[in-house]
Amino acid sequence: FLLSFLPCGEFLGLFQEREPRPGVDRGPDLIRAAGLLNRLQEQGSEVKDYGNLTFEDLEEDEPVGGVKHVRAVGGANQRLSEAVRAVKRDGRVSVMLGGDHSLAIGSIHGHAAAVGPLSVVWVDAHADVNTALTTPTGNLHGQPMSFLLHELRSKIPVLPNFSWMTPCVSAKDLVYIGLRDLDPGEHYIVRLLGAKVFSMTEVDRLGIGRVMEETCDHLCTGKKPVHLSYDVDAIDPAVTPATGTPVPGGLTYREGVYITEQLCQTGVDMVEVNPLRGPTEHAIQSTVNTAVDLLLGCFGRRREGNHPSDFLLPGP
Ligand code: 4U7
Ligand code: MN
Ligand code: MN
Ligand code: MN
Repeated sequence: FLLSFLPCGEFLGLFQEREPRPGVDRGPDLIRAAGLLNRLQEQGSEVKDYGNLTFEDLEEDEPVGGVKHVRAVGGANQRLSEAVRAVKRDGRVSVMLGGDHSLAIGSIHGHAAAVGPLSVVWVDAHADVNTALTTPTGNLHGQPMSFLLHELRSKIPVLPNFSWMTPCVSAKDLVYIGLRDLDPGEHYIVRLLGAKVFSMTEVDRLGIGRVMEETCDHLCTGKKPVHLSYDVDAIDPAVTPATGTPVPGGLTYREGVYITEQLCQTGVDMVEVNPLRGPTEHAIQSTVNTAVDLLLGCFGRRREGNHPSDFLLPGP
């Protein structure tokens, strides 16, 4: 299904500074430097860059029950949620560039606060649905979906700087694509709640065409606006190596782009681009260029080519 073509795409960049692996805050500026804004404009989107959100450094942010950077991430997401709401008030589609995937909390919360219940397509090697009590690492970028799901509400402990946050997504409106590295607790949760899962096994079995057909069928029944949360580690590390948690056996570049071609004009997160994790300059460029191509696909770029609706064929 295609959402109605809005004349305006939109672009919201931001920093995330407190990741266990530094460098992921540099993703947005690299994606800009690769020409994202110009290229979106060239393909007909009216783009406004809302700039980077900068988050203050917290002196005291001791782990809470093993979960790291709770106050910083909670506060940052509250600001992000408000920023996304402002973007929606301007009548725009919101694009959030990460940063790490914990920022999906504020991005999806703000989107839902503006337009009501959402469906979410989560493209990732990981399910990011650990709760603060199941997390094996204490990293919040492995937990965002657990905060967002209504069904997990009673399983989430009270955390400092998270009291603003209430769940806004139902498991029946969640589709995962590209999964291949789930912790046992996550696998249990995903099965218990009955979220739709197209792991790499289903991508292999059905092909990406069928996967997207079934994704659209599944979401069309709910008729809710779509939010696409795209972790670049969904794509194979041969293509997007500059990311914090690469997992072999991922989506091809073509499968990754195909997903965006089928889901255009939705709210988008593009996260986990981390130049400091790229072994070479080429690895970083490949990751950044792929993120740009995915975003162009989200806003109408087709591999067969495009032309403006008012194109005039010149005569001699
Ligand atoms: B990403 C992990 F334990 N599941 O919770 C965790 F394997 O946003 C990884 O998808 C999370 O990149 C990966 O820390 C988070 C781990
Ligand atoms: Mn993720
Ligand atoms: Mn991931
Ligand atoms: Mn990661």
